Parts: sequence; structure tokens; C-alpha cells
Amino acid sequence: MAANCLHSELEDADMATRFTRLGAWGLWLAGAAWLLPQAHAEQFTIRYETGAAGAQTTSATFSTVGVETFESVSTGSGKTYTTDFGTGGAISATYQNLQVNNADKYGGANGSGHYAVTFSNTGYEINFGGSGVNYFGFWLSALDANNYVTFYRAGQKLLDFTPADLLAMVNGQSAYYGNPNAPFKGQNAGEPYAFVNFFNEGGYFDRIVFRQAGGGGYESDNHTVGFWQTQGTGAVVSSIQVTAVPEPGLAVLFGLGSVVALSAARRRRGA
Ligand SMILES: [Ca+2]
Ligand SMILES: [Ca+2]
Repeated sequence: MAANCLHSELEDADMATRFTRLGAWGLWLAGAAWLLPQAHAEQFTIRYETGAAGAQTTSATFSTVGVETFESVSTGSGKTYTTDFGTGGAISATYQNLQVNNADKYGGANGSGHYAVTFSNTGYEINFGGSGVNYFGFWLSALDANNYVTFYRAGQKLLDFTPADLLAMVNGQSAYYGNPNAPFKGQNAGEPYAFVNFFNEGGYFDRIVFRQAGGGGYESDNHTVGFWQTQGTGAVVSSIQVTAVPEPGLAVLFGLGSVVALSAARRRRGA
């Protein structure tokens, strides 16, 4: 009787171990499934500030936000520049191949200081540390049809924003045309000036590329980054559903990681 009891207790203990193992495997598989590459749809909403024509800052609100004004960057081209956007280190990024100019009729918030520009299709890029941010906004000055800005996450292109929609929206609104700032006020009257906001509503981005796909330049200032709470008072330019699919390289890496983890688990079980 006592022996039977002992046997039964041993069996119970064995069953409990098995269940624990099953549970652990279940958790592991769930974790692996979560890590495996999956297409993930998310929405970008793009707004331009309408509160006052000539607005050079955002009306959105944030849990964390910072602004790069380029005032501490010397003028010149081909620059690598790391900044925390004045966030005290909460958000940081490195600009590569950046050109910075003195304010002129094409750019420079408030008509003074420095601004960012590119004249090439290679352009310049901003690489964020960590998992990136879900908001980017900037004062887009002297907007032209060749201004392209592209958002990426983990090497995957999320959004290639062409200026056609924004140009169409401000077309005919004379308040947006020409430099709004003294001492260049009214100059370059054939091109609009507007503050543009990009809100990712379903995820983050960690790389932004500015490029000029033809003649002219892509001028901008007051690069604003952060984690948004409300989208402010701007008008919607477009709301675009994007699909992020991890790179094949990453998928292979995840797959390889799973195989390695499986063999390690098998070895541990066999030992
Ligand atoms: Ca500036
Ligand atoms: Ca331009």
C-alpha cells in the first residue's frame, strides 16, 4: 500500500514535470511565433499646419519631443552629426551626408540661422538609436515637386512621401507662397512654405532619408521628433496604409535563431 502510494506520488511528480515542460514549450513556441517575421499593416497620417500660414512649429502634443534647429551645426556639406534634439538623451539620431546652409530665401526658420538641405538624389539620412520614434515633423520651405522623404524601420521602407498631395492642397492658397520671414519675406513667391507632420499610428520608424529627385533643393528646418499623443490642428494631407515586411536577411536570422534554440533545448533535454 505504502509502495503503491510512493509509486503514485512519483508518477504525479513525473506528470507535473511533463506538464511544466509542455507549458514551457508552449510559451517558447508562442514567443517564437511572435518573433517570426509577419506582415504588419500600419497607418501613416500626414498633416500640414494651418493654424497660421507660415507656422514653423507643430501643433501636435507629445509624451516626449525634441527639435533640431541646426543652429549648432556649422555650415557646409557631407556632414555627419549626432544630436539628441534637446531631449536630454531620450531620443538620439545621427545625420549622415547632411548639408547645412545659412538662412536665405529658400530656408531657415524665422529668417535666421541655419537649415538642412540636399541637392542630390542620394540625399542625407537620419538614423535613430533604439527602436526609433513614431513622429517626425519639419518646416518644409521652398517646397517643390522633387522633394522626397522616405521612412524606414529595420531596413524596410515604410513610406515614400512625394510632395504632390501637399502641393495640390496648398495650390491657390497665396498665404503659403513665398518666404514668410523677414528679411526674405515674399521672396521665392512661386513655391509654398509649410510645416508638415508625419504620424505613424501603428508602429515606429528608425531611419529617414531626404532626397532631391531632380533640379532644385530640399530645404527644411526645425526637425521635430517624438512620441505623439494628439495630432494637433493641422489639415490631413493623406492617410496612407503601409505594410512593413522584415528583410529576408532578418527572416533568415530569426529562422536560424529558432533552429539554434531548438537544438540547444534538445541537447539540454537529452543530458
Ligand atoms: Ca534653424
Ligand atoms: Ca525646394
